[in-house]
Amino acid sequence: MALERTFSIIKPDAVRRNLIGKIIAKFEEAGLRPIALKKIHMTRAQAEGFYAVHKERPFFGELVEQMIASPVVVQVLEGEGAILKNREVMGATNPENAAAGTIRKEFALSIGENSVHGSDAPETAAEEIKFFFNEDEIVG
Ligand code: DAT
Ligand code: MG
Repeated sequence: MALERTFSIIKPDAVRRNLIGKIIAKFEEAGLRPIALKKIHMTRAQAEGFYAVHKERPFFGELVEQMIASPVVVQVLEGEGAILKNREVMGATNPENAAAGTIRKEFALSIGENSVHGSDAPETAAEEIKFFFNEDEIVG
């Protein structure tokens, strides 16, 4: 397996409930090291641009409102097979379908307020990292 980088967001619902530390602990326990990390309050333009792939979906408006409601933590995670590993640690999009021990099973409130975002493929990981981080903010 190759050393990879992936992009992660700890979403507003989780930050509001003081779950930053517990969620990062799950990543670190799985061998995913935060190599860049910052707390931001996303603008509407950022949220719409970041989730542009979903703009025709019926939940797009609600998704954007949730993402800009309060601050988030954006991270670059590095590790062996990090992209797939992160998706495993996150669990299924709908927390009702998420496996025991996953972040979404333990912390998500609903399919929309599901506590974390994670890149789904190498191409999206590279794009999403660039969307939020400059190269000099990433400390491997
Ligand atoms: P994931 O975040 O697991 O990659 P996705 O890319 O399909 O899931 O969707 C992005 C986000 O949009 C998801 O985390 C929460 C929201 N979402 C997806 N499907 C939804 C639905 N049916 N109703 C409400 N929100 C939804
Ligand atoms: Mg997705």
